[in-house]
Amino acid sequence: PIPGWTLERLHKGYGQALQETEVFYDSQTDHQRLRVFDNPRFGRVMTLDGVVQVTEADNFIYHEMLTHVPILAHGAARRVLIVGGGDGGMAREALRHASAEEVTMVEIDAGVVEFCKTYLPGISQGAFDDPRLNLVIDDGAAFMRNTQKKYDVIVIDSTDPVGPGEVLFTDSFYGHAKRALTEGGILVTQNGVPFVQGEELTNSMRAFKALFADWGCYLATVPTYAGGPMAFGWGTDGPGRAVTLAELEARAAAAGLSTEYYTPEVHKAAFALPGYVRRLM
Ligand code: AG3
Repeated sequence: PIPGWTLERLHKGYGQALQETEVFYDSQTDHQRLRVFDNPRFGRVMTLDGVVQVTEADNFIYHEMLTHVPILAHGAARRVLIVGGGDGGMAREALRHASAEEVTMVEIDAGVVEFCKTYLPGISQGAFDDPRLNLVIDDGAAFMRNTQKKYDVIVIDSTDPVGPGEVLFTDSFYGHAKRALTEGGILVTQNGVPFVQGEELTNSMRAFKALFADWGCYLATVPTYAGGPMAFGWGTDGPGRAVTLAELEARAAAAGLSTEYYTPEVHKAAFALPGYVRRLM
């Protein structure tokens, strides 16, 4: 151990070290160990069970890519469901779309929401106070199994498939998510970093293939999700993938979206997959 640094060891033989200049919080919630600290490069950082979930500096990449890609591909998403996402970053980005009349967020851990509101307000940026946000503290798997409502876009903003997040990677969960989609609805998921978590992508894609006419993944590199680009699962029976660059540009302009990472070009390019990723699918 290096004094003043924390080591994330999520993968076999490979980890990530982050300097901690100040630790604000370190405690057990009802579900997991939550730690919040400052890092000179990434600003405020939140880890769950020792794995980085969100940082002030690079969360825009992850949150923009898991919201704007499906919402703009859909073109008329009125109801958005987020599973997980307790820090509020995903809700923040979904709520940028005036077309989104209702954003439901189902988070299992009330502690994450509370501590993020206090120590990481820069992530949610007021999303929790937006009247269009419907925050539900519940087990995402149970919610998905029981929901009678349908959604145009469903975003799974989970932890890795170890601990409380594990059920969010099962075939039955994906099946329930599909049932909760409207016609033409789109499911997107946090699917890990394929270079170091290939099995995770393989397993999810096997399930997606059985469920969706159009299934696959798209990529973006998030520095603190170490090991290369992260994969986002994509499943739909609708025409969302075929949206043209021109159409995306028109939709993004109409939505008045101002983004730091997402552009229609990045959107289209993100679906280009290198060979090693394709072979995992
Ligand atoms: N949820 C995704 C965390 C993934 C971390 N995994 C990893 N490094 N492979 C983040 C929640 C942000 N709202």
